[in-house]
Amino acid sequence: EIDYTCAAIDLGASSGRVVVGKVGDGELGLTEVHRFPNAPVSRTSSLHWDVSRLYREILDGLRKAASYTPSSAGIDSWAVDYGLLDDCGRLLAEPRHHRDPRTRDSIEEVREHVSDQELYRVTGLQQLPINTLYQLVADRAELRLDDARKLLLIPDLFIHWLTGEVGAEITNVSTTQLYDVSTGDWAHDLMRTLDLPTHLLAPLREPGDQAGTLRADVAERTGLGSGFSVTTVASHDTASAVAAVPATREDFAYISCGTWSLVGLELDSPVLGEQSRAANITNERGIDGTTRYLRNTMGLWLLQECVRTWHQHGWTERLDALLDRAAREPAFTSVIDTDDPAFLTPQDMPAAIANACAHAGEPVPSTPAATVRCLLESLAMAHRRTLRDVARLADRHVGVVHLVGGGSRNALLCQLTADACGVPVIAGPTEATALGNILVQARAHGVLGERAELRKLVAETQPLRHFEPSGNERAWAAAESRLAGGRY
Ligand code: LFR
Repeated sequence: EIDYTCAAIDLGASSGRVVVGKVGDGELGLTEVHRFPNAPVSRTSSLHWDVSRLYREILDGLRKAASYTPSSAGIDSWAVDYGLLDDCGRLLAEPRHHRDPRTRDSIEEVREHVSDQELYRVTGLQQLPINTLYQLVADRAELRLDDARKLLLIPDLFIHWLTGEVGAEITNVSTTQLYDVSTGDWAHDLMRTLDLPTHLLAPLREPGDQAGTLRADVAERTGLGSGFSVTTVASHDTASAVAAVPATREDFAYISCGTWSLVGLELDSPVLGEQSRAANITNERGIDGTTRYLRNTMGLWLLQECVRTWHQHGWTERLDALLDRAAREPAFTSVIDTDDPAFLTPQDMPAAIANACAHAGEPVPSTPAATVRCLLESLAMAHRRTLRDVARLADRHVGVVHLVGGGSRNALLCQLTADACGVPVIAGPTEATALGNILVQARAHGVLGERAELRKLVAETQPLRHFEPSGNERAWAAAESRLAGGRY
């Protein structure tokens, strides 16, 4: 009889939650005990995370979880962002948000010292201005590294506050572009070439390692007691989500769809060739040394930001009503490249979309429903193109797409994705990330075995929805050709 209870702290770019997970024989349950909003904090000309508030929420959540008598806790969050500590272990400044504009010139600056080819050969990473490497280069230029002694990625920062331990979890480290995919260690040489201080780097930990036990004051404040252990999970939220993809066959692809849409495959080893680099596909680490071969594409951020702007203008319609109307809008009226950097941090997303349509010679949507239709169809198009790229470059056949995360609740996006990709989409679970966090903790404590066993348990216990492709390939191909000449 197996029976394991743990707490999972899962921080997303727009909300965080603490859930209690229960793993038993053929059982995987999740109870949300605490949920709180998260949002970028805007200062005069910079964008930050309010990590002190998030930490208070984590402690509150753990206190609520304590009544379920969990055996351990684990923490995951979005990737690439970090806190810098001084030599007394104090946080030097409020961590920056990856959408902070200071990285504007970083890609060019790095290019002056390291070619794109060399950078990809070492790190295997998609070139995105949000990557830790580019953020650090900007920090150095603004003299923010001078007093820094340690760099801790967001989950590692909270683990440090909870336990006093210092470490760097490897799935998240693999997103920094400071990690050498071939040696499996920090890319020391690359950092030296770029004159970045390697003393900032913390020792690596693997999912499943014990991270430490709670500091006395935390143990008391949360009621979890001294000796309570924090377990290292796949602390990059996408790595946790992929661990919980309910795949029951080998030829699956996944889309982890939330603020971002991460579209890719799980492979045994990285793909580092020139074509892969040119297609801007990333090789991140998954659990068990696997490679998450994927592309970061823009996700529901576009929809979230549209809704935020419309709310500011006094619009009150419920999102599900809007999605229903979008589903009845005519198809393929306007299709845009959602990965255009113009969508990274615009002030007014509907205006940015209108602008992109005008620029591309597509009709400009004149209502919220038409705008939503345009952005969801365009996201599905990005899913299609990315899926084809990763399958081609990894030489793999894809028979099914698992769409997990918040996006799996959006039936219109799921159906459009099935249509665009021409393969069945299995949607769910919505809370894949928290489930992956729980499963890795349970496994670390001897409750579960192989990766396939984790996935089977998710498939057997979580509600999933199936979407069959409608077979309108010609219409998608025609719409795709309108995008030709874009970034793809
Ligand atoms: C998803 C995610 C992506 C990462 C982006 C920024 O939540 O972690 O994988 O590229 O957020 O950290």
